[in-house]
Amino acid sequence: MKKFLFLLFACLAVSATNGIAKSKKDTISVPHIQCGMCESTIEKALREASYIEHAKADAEQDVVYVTYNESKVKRSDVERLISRAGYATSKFKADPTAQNALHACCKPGAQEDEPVVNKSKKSTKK
Ligand SMILES: [Cu+2]
Repeated sequence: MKKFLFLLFACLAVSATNGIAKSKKDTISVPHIQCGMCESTIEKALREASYIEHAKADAEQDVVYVTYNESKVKRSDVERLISRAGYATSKFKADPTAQNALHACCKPGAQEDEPVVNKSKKSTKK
């Protein structure tokens, strides 16, 4: 019985320690997500990192929804991963080598309905 209590206590202690790892949900704007391949390229690059808990790219919204361990990394580290995968964020340019290696349809401007520059940030007021 004592052993059982000890194990129970040990389990509680471990889960309390894990609780310190803060999960941060964030939405990162990535203007050049053009198709499902772009989505999976970005998601794969992010999921390879141990501190990324969840990654979902959305080509419709041009954003990446990400959950990461805030005690290990900052948002800019996550953006750097996206840049290394060949996609620009608001903070980082796309890594040119990675961008070149993307499938032709995934390169910026490859799809006509997609603006090369994200114009949504520019003011539309008169
Ligand atoms: Cu693509």
